[in-house]
Amino acid sequence: MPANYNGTYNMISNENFESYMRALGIDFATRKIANLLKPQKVIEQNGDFFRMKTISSFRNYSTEFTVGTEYEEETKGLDNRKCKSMVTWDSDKLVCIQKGEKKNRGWKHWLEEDELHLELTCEDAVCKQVYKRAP
Ligand code: 1AG
Repeated sequence: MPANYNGTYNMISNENFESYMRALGIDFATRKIANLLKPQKVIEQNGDFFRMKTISSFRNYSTEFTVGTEYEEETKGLDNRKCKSMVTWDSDKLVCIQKGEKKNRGWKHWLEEDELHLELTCEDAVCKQVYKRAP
């Protein structure tokens, strides 16, 4: 049985998001706005199938995947690139590798009690975000 990520989570911390966005080539003005956001993650999971929504007052981002199956990801509204993305289980962690123009791009999600953790990587930049399960 895979871990259960179903739920709604609110951001409580966000470290190094600015450098992650810089690595993705996001322009200055967009970075300034994006850095102030406290997004919400809405995760719908059915076994190995995931729908993940990141919701904010500025932009939303939505992606769907099946663990173990490579898919075409278009990071619409973010850096607008195409990646060949693949998510796998590392015990209860979700590990995504986003192959494309940017080296060393990907993310990891894991749960710690009522917190959802996310590490976003691009090139040398690592952003660490924590979300807390919505009451
Ligand atoms: C992700 O998480 C990232 C989801 O795949 C979005 C989070 C951060 C934004 C990423 C790059 C910055 C690019 C542009 C900044 C502009 C707007 C920021 C909007 C932020 C809210 C959408 C992994 C997984 C789901 O949770 O894919």
